[in-house]
Amino acid sequence: MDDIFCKIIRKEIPKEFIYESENLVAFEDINPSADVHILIVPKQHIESIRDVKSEHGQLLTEVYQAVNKLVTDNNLENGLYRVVVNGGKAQHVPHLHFHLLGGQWKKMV
Ligand code: DGP
Repeated sequence: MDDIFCKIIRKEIPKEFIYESENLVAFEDINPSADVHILIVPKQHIESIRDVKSEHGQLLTEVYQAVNKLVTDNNLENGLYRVVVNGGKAQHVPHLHFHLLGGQWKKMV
């Protein structure tokens, strides 16, 4: 696939990963909408929520475990965070991704 996140995952575009596992990467959003703005992206190309199948259950559990780790690592346990799920042709990047937004919000994602 040719979307920007697939290129980042394949390391065709250099990017420092905050977190990487067999199935996920996480990195800072290029255009932050909050004090903490991290993207958690499955390596598997799933275009959007509409393409999620029951076989992705373990992957989605891993996503939320990674979110939990990043919440702890960024001292967000006080609850000042939100997770926004995006992906799809009508959005900017057609590759399922999870925005972790913490602290003060500057704008909508
Ligand atoms: P959306 O599909 O609306 O969730 O927007 C995509 C998000 O991905 C947006 O917050 C900006 C971010 N983004 C797009 N391209 C890059 C990139 O090359 N590097 C990084 N770090 N973030 C990107």
